[in-house]
Amino acid sequence: MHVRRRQQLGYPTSFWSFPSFFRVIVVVMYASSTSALRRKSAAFVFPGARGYIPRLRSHSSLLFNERRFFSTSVSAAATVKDSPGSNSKKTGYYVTTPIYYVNDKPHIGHAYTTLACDVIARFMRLDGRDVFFLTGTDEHGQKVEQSAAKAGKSPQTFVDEVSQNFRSLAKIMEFTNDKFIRTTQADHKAAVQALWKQLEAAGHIYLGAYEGWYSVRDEAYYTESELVDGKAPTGAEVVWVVKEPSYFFKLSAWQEPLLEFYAAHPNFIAPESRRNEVISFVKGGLKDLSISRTTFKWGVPVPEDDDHVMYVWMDALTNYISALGYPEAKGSSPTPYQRFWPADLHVVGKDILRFHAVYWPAFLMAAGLAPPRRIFAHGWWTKDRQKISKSLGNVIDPVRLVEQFGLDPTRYFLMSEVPFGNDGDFSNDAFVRRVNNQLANELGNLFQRSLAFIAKNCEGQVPEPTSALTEADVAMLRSARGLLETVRPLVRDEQALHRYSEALNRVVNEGNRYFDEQAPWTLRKTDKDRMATVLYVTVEALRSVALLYQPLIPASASKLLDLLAVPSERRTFADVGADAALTPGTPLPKPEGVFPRVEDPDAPKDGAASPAKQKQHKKTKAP
Ligand code: ME8
Repeated sequence: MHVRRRQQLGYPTSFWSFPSFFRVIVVVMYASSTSALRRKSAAFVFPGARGYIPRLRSHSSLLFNERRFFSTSVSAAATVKDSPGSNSKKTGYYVTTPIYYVNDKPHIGHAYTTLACDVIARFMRLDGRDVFFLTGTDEHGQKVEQSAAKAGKSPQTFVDEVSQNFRSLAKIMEFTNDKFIRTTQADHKAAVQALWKQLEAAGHIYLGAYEGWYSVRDEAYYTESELVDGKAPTGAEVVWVVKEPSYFFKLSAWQEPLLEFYAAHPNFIAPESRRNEVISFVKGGLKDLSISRTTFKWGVPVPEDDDHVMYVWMDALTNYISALGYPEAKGSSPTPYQRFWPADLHVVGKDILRFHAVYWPAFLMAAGLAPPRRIFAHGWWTKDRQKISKSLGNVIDPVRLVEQFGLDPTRYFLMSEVPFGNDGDFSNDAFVRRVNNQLANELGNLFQRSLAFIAKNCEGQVPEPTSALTEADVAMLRSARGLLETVRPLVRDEQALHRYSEALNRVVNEGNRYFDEQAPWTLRKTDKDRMATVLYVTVEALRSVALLYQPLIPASASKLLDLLAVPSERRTFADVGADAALTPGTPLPKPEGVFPRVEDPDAPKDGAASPAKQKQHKKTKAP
């Protein structure tokens, strides 16, 4: 085949078919390079290099052992936290979920936040970052103490049991958290006390007395003027705390520094509307914060004064650094704290933004520690347009959802149904419609029909593209291979997870249109070379798409990549482009469906078609 066409397609072009002086340039540059950057410059000097350098490596592994080479530079680079937005080096990336109260078992809201972080963590790992992904449980405070009493159990027995539900959920949903922290762990408690001492030594804590409103459900203090009809603005009950001794954090001193910090870091709080809410809250004035209580016991004792336990939010927020080993500089250097702090991203629900965007950076700045880089507050799920609550009996159990619909459909629905940051409504009908339309009718269908056609007509091997590429072929490949550049800023910089999934869908839909228009079933009779090229372009485009679907639907994407015979070491985002293109002649496994259609378990069983069923995608002339 013509050398240029091979390069266009991105699959290996015989090294020896290039003029000798090019071969010398490439070999010298590659052998002498010490970083991925040099490798890029080789590709720049010699446009075909991107296509064949990796193959060259496999032929001459003694000369170019890229794996060893990169792993050396990676571990050195991993010690450096780069500037936000940079993707030039493999560097640390730290993403966290809130730690959840163990007053009850997890529901869809908890699963949602952790899922979003899991998608981001998987994405960043595949994009070459050294990720630390943290989740866990918040086990102290009055709310948990009261729930334990209600259950007739000691707080410790109770939290051990309920926390296990959250750990099981992480397994069931295949979350890839690197650590699960519990605030009842001894090292966490020691870290909270260390932070307290640091704040005290710097003069930010004083002893006084608190009296005022408190909501146990929210674990939050409210002023009289904040109450709405005698309740917290969240609708939670409040109780009057009779004057009791309390330590205070001088939050009032942090109003100006916080406003300056927000102004200097416009991306610190997202989405924008939430950022504005926080800024106006801080502009409204900050009062000193009560950070200890004496009327209950289930908490971390205040150092040197164990009549007091610490305010649960001070205890809980510290998890983000205690999980990294703060304050100890133990272990090998650099410590996890040095490698991963400041956090790149705290994902929280909008209900707890104030604690993260006001109290947390104030505590950290007061202790002389760096604030996190970004806090993203997502919206609230409702069920059939109603608030999800136990009393309404409409709590959605994520484990049941996975049992009913399967894990990847659940992951996919939650991540693509609602713009990340907005409120969203859960209904079985919306679930079934979205999953069947996009996963079964578009993605699954394109895989199934192209691979079934190849199995029948190309001896079950990756076809050899033997005809010249048309504009349509080039456009298709460009869309698929350009996807990473489109979605990286959406995930890494904006956390626009719904737009990430939309971008993948757009290319899949384009693939279905391309396949319909090129009609390989007609070409089979008229032009077999062209047929092979169309099939090659289709599956090669699907390869890039499947690689990028991995964070969203990991098990299904892995099956899709198996169906394309993509080797396991060729499944990172570095492989999205032409470098790792499918090799013609590679035997393919027998095609099989990956996305069974899901059914609404509540739909009438009398055979009446649900709206989702009526909306089945009409595929023209599929073979
Ligand atoms: O607040 N929709 O824990 P928590 C979307 N322990 N997300 C929801 C949701 C819903 N209906 N319901 C809950 C706490 N969430 C503290 C956090 S962090 C240092 C301490 C999610 O168990 C959402 O992320 O009440 C929300 O912020 C979190 O669960 C609250 O969990």
